[in-house]
Amino acid sequence: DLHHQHSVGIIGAPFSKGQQRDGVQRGADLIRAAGLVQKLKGQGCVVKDYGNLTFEEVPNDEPIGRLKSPRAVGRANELLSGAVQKIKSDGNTCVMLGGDHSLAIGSIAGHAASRHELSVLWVDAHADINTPLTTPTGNIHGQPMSYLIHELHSKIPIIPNFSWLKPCVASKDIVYIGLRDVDPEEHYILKYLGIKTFSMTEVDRLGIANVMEQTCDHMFSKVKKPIHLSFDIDALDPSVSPATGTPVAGGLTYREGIYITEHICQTGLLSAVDIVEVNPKQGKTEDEITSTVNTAVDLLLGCFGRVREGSHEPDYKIPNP
Ligand code: HAR
Ligand code: MN
Ligand code: MN
Ligand code: MN
Repeated sequence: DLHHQHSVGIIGAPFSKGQQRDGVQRGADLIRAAGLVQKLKGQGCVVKDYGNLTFEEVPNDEPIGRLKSPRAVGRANELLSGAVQKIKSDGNTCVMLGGDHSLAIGSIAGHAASRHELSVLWVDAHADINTPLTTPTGNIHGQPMSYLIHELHSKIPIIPNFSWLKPCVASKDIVYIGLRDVDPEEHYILKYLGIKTFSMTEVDRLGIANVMEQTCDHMFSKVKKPIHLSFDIDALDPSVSPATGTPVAGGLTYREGIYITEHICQTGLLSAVDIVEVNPKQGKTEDEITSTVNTAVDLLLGCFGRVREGSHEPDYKIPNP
């Protein structure tokens, strides 16, 4: 809430090689340009912007089987993982601005290295749990979860520039919200591992308040682990956030998205957030880009204390005339 001061560390990851559409590498700077830092400070946060990572060109990055740009994705995530560890050791809640969703590999691995055990809340139209052998597209942004889950370790081949990565999340500590475009192989994996999922059907049936109650019940069933919120902007309906690479009809409303962030903030356990897949080149008009970027900012403000009922300083007094 507003009266507990959030320390926020922001890292930008202008990386796009987990998928094939140009533009998503500009998401971080657009979210900053929309006033993220000033707005967070305006609601009482202490903010440190760690700037953008620099990703060097990786030569001879030929596909391996179906996997596209494996060496670049491995290298980028190794760098990101180190940056997230540093931001966490400085005592911040880490905000990772993407970039595409392959960056969750480094963000979650770096977070886990500093905090041992995490809960992961994955808000997305997609499950992003294909393995390198099940992927229909070869795009690593459709696979990050499979690299991170202990129970899938034996299903992941050795990939160059990924040797730094050790699986760090247990299936039981994962919750998905917003699913509506899941490949058959991914559906099998989700069922096989018994992962808790709230597809759009469950959001429709239960309502977002009930979904968040059950999400927290699941995540806090034993000990209260720090939460990693990985928010793909395509979880929201394309009418709200059209400027994204793989929009899917029938998504979360703006209000449902904000409700998720408000509820997670209230737990007091939010330890890292990713906002990914904002792609200005996928917006057809300036308004489509603005609405997508502003929504990303509003989700982050919700993560760090903004509440729609309004708020005030604890010692506020009505001025006397
Ligand atoms: N499931 C498909 C694949 O593996 C599509 C993934 C699509 N994109 C995302 N991920 N934006 O959330 O390639
Ligand atoms: Mn995703
Ligand atoms: Mn997605
Ligand atoms: Mn709760």
